[in-house]
Amino acid sequence: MSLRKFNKRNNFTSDGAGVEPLPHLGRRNGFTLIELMIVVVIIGILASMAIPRFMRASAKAKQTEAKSVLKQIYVMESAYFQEKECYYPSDGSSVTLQPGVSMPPLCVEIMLPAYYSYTVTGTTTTFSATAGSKRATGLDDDPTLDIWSIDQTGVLTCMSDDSND
Ligand SMILES: [Ca+2]
Repeated sequence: MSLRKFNKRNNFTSDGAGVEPLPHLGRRNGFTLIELMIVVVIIGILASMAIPRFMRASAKAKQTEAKSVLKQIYVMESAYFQEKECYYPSDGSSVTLQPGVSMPPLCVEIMLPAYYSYTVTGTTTTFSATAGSKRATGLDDDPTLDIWSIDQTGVLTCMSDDSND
């Protein structure tokens, strides 16, 4: 082996007087493109699982407005029937309740911003109140609407559920 090769192998300087520093062998800084792409894909998978759950929970929370207001309408209609022996409006017509406005004899409090519009149809012996989601897409961004109803029996019915799609 030549002196030059010996010096190089043992990291001596070419004249053999000193020792050259070893090349940097530690971990390199930063991430590779593959590592970054894996992280982005994992975040994407987690988001795709979490967002629909969040939308469902949000829709269910908004549905409590419809359920609460329809039950109030049922209580008011029952009281009206006790007093007048007919439901309101007794002529078979429909009345739309306005949010934030007290409309006698159904003084039902609909808080703003209301997610639903409420319609009450009544005869002397029956009434039906319907809550329909105001937006054309319902409570979220798909075409399914959210519609609830209640009648003189007090049974709350979900006619179209926007929280299960
Ligand atoms: Ca919808």
